Amino acid sequence: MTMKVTRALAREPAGNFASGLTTMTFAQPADYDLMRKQHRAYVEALQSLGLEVTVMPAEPDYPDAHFVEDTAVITREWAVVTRPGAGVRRGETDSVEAVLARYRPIRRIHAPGTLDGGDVLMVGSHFFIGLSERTNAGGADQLGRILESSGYTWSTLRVREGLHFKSSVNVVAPDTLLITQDFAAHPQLQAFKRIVVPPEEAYAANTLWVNEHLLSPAGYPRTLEKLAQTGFPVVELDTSEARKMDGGLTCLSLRF
Ligand code: CIR
Repeated sequence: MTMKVTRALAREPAGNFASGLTTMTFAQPADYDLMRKQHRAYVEALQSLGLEVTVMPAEPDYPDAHFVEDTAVITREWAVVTRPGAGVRRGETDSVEAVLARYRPIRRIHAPGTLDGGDVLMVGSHFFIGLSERTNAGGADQLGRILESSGYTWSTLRVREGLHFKSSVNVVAPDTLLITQDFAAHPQLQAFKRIVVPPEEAYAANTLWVNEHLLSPAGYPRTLEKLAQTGFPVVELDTSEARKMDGGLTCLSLRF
């Protein structure tokens, strides 16, 4: 079961977005004009799937702030504002909370808990929460208790590769995960159908299933071929500049 979503929240990339956090090195530094163009195409893709997209203004004080997914976890009942694991990203949540408060009652993750939305994957009524460099056990536990109070189940998994859990695992069809080899044999994930991305295309695991379509990063032909088995149309989007900053298609919006 998945929610048909009607809204998304995104944020304009800031002119200094290339000074955000990253583990990557590229010959060509991240390019603002290209990032804006790719971001616009992303917003238009969501709009073409029927979503009303609120695009918040850039926040140059927080060059990673367009990766809004990390700042909240939204269920039917709540908007849980996170406490991002990277200290330099914590100030991103205020403006997100102000928007989300229009749509959901707000709950918050409190110190010393840390949690990034990129570590939280909803599959049916279960939430997998990745314990990563950004999300700690305290943050996961706080989120888990909020989820339990609304009847959801949850569990944690250790993230050893990639920045976030959703860098490696995403839902692409009912009970179907697009998954990297690192997670394919994980005991908690065996109940699902798993489409394994080839190692050289690991980045493409960050594919977004939204309203019976898949948004997938352009340039990953083997993954594209495998996604045909879901039966959903795939929209390929160029993510070259977000990728340079460790970001992908799920990171760039909150859908609800
Ligand atoms: C960061 O390191 O926090 C950003 N440069 C990238 C965040 C990507 N977010 C995500 O995968 N949910």
